[in-house]
Amino acid sequence: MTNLFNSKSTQLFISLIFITLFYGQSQAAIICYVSSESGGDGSSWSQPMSLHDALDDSACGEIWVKQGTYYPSDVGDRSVSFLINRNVEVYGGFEGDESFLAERSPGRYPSILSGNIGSLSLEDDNSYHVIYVDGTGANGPITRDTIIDGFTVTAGYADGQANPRDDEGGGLLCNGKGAGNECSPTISNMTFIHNYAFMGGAMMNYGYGQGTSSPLIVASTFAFNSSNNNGGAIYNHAFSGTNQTEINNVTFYGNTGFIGGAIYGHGYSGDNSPIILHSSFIKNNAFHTGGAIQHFASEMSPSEATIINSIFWENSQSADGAILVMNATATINSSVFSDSCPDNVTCQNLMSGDPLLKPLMLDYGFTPTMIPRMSGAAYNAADDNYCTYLDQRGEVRPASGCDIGAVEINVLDSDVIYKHGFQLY
Ligand SMILES: [Ca+2]
Ligand SMILES: [Ca+2]
Repeated sequence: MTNLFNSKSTQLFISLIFITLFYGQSQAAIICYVSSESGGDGSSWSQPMSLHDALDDSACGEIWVKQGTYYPSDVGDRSVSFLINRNVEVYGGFEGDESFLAERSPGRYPSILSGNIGSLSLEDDNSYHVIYVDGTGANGPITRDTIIDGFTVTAGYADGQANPRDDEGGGLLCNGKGAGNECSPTISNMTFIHNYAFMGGAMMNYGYGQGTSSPLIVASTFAFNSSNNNGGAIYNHAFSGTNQTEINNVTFYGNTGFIGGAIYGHGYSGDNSPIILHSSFIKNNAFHTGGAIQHFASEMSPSEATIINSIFWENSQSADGAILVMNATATINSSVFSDSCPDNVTCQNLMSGDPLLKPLMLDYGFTPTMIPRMSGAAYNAADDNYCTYLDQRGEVRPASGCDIGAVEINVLDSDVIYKHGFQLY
């Protein structure tokens, strides 16, 4: 137990370094510029190329995408996605005249990747997957060097029957299937909203069959995604494979599934060991079990979920409350969790008080968040050994006295609800 926890601590530490790096200026790479008025060579904002062309062009080390709405297919082909099959950095949220990455503002200038092709009023003719990240091809594994950052992903509708995985990952399908293959990108500053799939409404992380899929998901929001089966927002799939997805400073709000309202993890004969840090699970609902999270493996697998400094509030209370762990283990440490400690879970320092969250809204930062109040249970209550450097909004957390959940309360965050932002949802 001690060794395992130390290794998790090391992973967390590595992630923190990584976050620090990519919030800074990125390394020199050939930047390709994209806008919906494409037709240029992508060499500048005045010569923008299309997003498909930029993703296809291996010379594009970084892709900067101007505000606007981008559809995977212009001709209603549901099987076409924005395909990422090499290590590349893709950034959205530009007004369209920036010279530096730090100048962009995805909250103000959203770059929207929408699967709502075909009829605007129909969803069952939408793209199966808005984004398809393929780590099984000739360009080799997709590692965390691949960065997808600053987009809103919406209206994916994965209900296909003809091909495998046409019904998985409506917003993003991450394919690391098979020995030697991997799909483990960095997903940061992203908003996944109103995506649907039979499994993994917003995202399927597929490490099936000796493959690996262990994305780093940071500073992002998953809201109102849904699944008719497992994983309203995210399905971490490690059947005979590996899935060590890291989720930190992420808000899950109003996602619904049959099993696992926000996240379903499947580690049967494999290793499904997610690390969930400084995240907020609010009003997610499962119709069967696991209102926020269902974590499932087999007795012979090492699957362990680690949850630290996180908020669970008003998730579905049907059957098994917020978290159900079956044939696997989990640790919940220093979190707002109003249920009693679930079976197969080691609980430490749980708080049952109300975090007194404000509505989901775009305040400071790139993605919608729910800010706790100083008078609530989350304030200054986190385990200081695991304070991340930044919160979901990019605000610096203190080294001690950090707050539970995705948002560090700023001294400027008064209890006036709409002082800085506006309510979106
Ligand atoms: Ca449509
Ligand atoms: Ca604090």
